[in-house]
Amino acid sequence: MNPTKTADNIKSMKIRGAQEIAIAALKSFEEWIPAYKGSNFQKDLEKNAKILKSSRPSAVSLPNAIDFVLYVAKNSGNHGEMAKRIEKFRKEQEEATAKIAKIGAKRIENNDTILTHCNSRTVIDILKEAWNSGKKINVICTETRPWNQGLLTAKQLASIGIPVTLIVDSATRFAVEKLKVDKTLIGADTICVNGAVINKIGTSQVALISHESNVPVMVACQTLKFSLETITGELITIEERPHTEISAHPIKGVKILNPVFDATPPEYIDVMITEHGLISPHMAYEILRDYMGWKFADRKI
Ligand code: RUB
Repeated sequence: MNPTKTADNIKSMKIRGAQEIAIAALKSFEEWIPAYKGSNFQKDLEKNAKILKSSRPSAVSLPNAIDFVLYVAKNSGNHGEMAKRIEKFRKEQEEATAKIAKIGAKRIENNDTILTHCNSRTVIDILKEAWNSGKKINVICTETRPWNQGLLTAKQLASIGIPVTLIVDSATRFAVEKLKVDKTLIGADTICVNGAVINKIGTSQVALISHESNVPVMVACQTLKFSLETITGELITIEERPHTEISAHPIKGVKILNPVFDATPPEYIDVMITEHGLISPHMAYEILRDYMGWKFADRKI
C-alpha cells in the first residue's frame, strides 16, 4: 500500500495502535521506494514523509520510523539498498514486540488478575505468552471510551480462552479494589525523556488508581516509542478527534472536547518492559542515548 493510502488508513483508524502504524508506514516506503518512477525522488519522499507524519500526532513511533526512512535515504547508495535497510529495520520492530512478550510474560504470575486499558498489541502479546506458557490469568479490560478499543482487547483475549471481564472506564477503582487486581499492564504511544507515558486517554487515571492501591503498573513499550525531541523541550501533541466520536449529534449550547491521549507521570509507573529488558521510567534518557544512535547522529544534539 502506498504512503498516501497508508496515511488515510491511519487517519481513519483502519490501522491503529502505535506500533502497527509505524510498521505500516515502514512497509509503505519499502514498496514505494523501489517502484519509484518520478523525476524528483527527494521531493516526493519528503512529501510522503510529511503526509504520514501528520496522520496521527501523539504516537512518536510513527515519526521515529519515518525519520529512519529519511536517514536511510540520505545514507544509502540506491533505492534497492534503501528498501532492504527499511525492511531490516521493520523486521527488528516486529522482533522487538516478540522479545517484549517473552520478557513481560515472566512478570506475570500464576493466578494473577491483570488490569489493562485500550488495545495494545504489545500488551496482548505478553498476556498470550503468559497464558500459552500455562499461567492461569484473569484480565480486566476497561471499555476505553469513546472509541471502545477495550472491546477489541476483550474479544482478542477471549478468543484464545483467557477469562476476561469488561468494565466501563469509571469502574476502574471499583475493579482494582473488589476484583483484587494484582498488576496493571498498559501500552504506550510515546515515552518522554522524563519517563512520562503518553497513552490512550484515561491511562493516567488507571495508573493513579493502581498506584494508590499498591498495584504495580507496568508499561510495555518498544524503543521506537521513546521521543528524542523531548530532550530539547518539545511537547507531545495530544490528538483531538471529532466530537462525533462522543456524541453523534451536536447538543445545543454544549462544547464537546475529545482528547484521545493523556500523560501518566513516571511516579505512577513501576517498570517499563522494553526489548532491551526492564527499566525504570527514569532511565528513558539512557534508552534514547544507547539505542537511538542514528537519530542522535542525524540531529547533532
Ligand atoms: C492505542 C493505544 C495503545 C498504544 C500501544 O490508541 O493507546 O495503548 O498505541 O499499542 P489508538 P501497541 O487506538 O488511538 O491508536 O502496543 O499496539 O503499540
